[in-house]
Amino acid sequence: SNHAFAAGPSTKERSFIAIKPDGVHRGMISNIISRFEQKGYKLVGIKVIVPGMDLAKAHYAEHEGKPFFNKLTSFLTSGPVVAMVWEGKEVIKYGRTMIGATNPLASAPGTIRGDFCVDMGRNMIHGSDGPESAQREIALWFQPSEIAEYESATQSWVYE
Ligand code: IDP
Repeated sequence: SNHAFAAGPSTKERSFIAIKPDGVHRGMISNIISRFEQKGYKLVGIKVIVPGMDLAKAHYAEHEGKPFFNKLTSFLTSGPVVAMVWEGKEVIKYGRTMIGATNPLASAPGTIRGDFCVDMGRNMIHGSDGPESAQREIALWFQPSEIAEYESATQSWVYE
């Protein structure tokens, strides 16, 4: 478990995961949370928020100037969004695997987008695409005091 020699992926890795307004309106909050929880990941931050335009634009800053940018940011600000921070081994990369491809029609069945979504602009969920964006997005959406630091009682049953 926490031996100095057992270097490798950190069980403390964090990803920013957000259920977008379509997911909230379609009643998918519990389904999506269940998937991450059942995998063995740990929820350390969660809130329901209707983001303002500044937050939406900052969140999707990498897409500024693209043809879908205005639609995308307007949709996000229509809210509500369930903003979350999930923690666990390779949660960034595996979270993306659970979410599926950006285009839901290219997402495998079994993924969130593959199971529930059709259109790209209604793909229900966001997940950080790398360590830098995870760090940036968590800082953008959460105060440090809104993140809970705790050891899960199931830690040793999820990790060897
Ligand atoms: P991701 O959410 O899978 O990481 P990104 O490329 O970061 O995908 O795009 C952010 C969001 O913008 C997507 O989830 C999708 O809702 C929307 N989007 C991306 N590309 C297009 C497009 O070509 N047309 C319409 N919407 C798009």
